[in-house]
Amino acid sequence: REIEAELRRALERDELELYCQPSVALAGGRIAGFEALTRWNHPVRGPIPPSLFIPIAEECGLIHALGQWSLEEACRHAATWPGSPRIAVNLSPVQFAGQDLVAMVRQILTRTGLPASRLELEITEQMLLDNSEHTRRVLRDLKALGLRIAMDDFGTGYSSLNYLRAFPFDKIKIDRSFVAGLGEGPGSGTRDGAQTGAHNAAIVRAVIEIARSLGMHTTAEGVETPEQNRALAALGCDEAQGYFHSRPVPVAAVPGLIAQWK
Ligand code: G
Ligand code: G
Ligand code: MN
Ligand code: NA
Repeated sequence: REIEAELRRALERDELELYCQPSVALAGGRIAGFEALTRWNHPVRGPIPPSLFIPIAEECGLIHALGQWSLEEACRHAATWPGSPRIAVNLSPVQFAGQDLVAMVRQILTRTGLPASRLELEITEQMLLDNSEHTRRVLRDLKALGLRIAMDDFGTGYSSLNYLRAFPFDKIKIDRSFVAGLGEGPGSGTRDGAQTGAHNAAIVRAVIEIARSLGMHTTAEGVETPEQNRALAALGCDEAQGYFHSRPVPVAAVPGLIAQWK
């Protein structure tokens, strides 16, 4: 396919760009880390969203090269950041099928000099769908390098609780669909909105409680309003990520963002 050939060329010509979005500690308001997000700005078609090109890369196997590129780029930059924030990088389930994911991560840490303790890898629930011994062994070997593993988009999969039992994640990222409407009182917004908000608050409270019992940290995604941020802090969520704090910024803008952070 044409788009596949173009993605291959984009990788070769270094046309992909890394963006980073801060994750903010709800106690204290400091930047705890950043999530790396790959962007493709096509010279003719304009911006192509990851929701389009990641599945294509997964189908044609380019995800291995793309994943290596984004991990190395993220670690290389993060190694230079003041204040030593963490960097979180998304992993595709397809990358687990390759033999040498652990070796690749180890080599990139060595090459870039980033301490493993500052790296977090995000995997989605579908990742563990097979719940195979292979997947769990790779996750264990990755953790043994000294990095952290986060479960992304928590709550949207078919078997979320099953996954928590299958592997000791360091962090749960609560999907943004559960953050919607948080902090909307009965008097504010629409009646439906307030109802969704009340239900979501009950779910988020329970997820945070489960995470705490299992010794896992929590990050809420898609935080867009001060009300949501306040409600999450009150519920004891550890970190918040979303437009309320900052949109994703080009990786070169991160040191400036850190310097001007209140
Ligand atoms: O900003 P946003 O639209 O960038 O990201 C959409 C989705 O694309 C997210 O679910 C994110 O996990 C995924 N994504 C972004 N960058 C990467 C990447 O480098 N590798 C993988 N596997 N997924 C990514
Ligand atoms: O890896 P993940 O699926 O969580 O990717 C994060 C996605 O969420 C990226 O596409 C990012 O641009 C997007 N995003 C980040 N903050 C917000 C937000 O506050 N609201 C919404 N709707 N999307 C966000
Ligand atoms: Mn993510
Ligand atoms: Na997510």
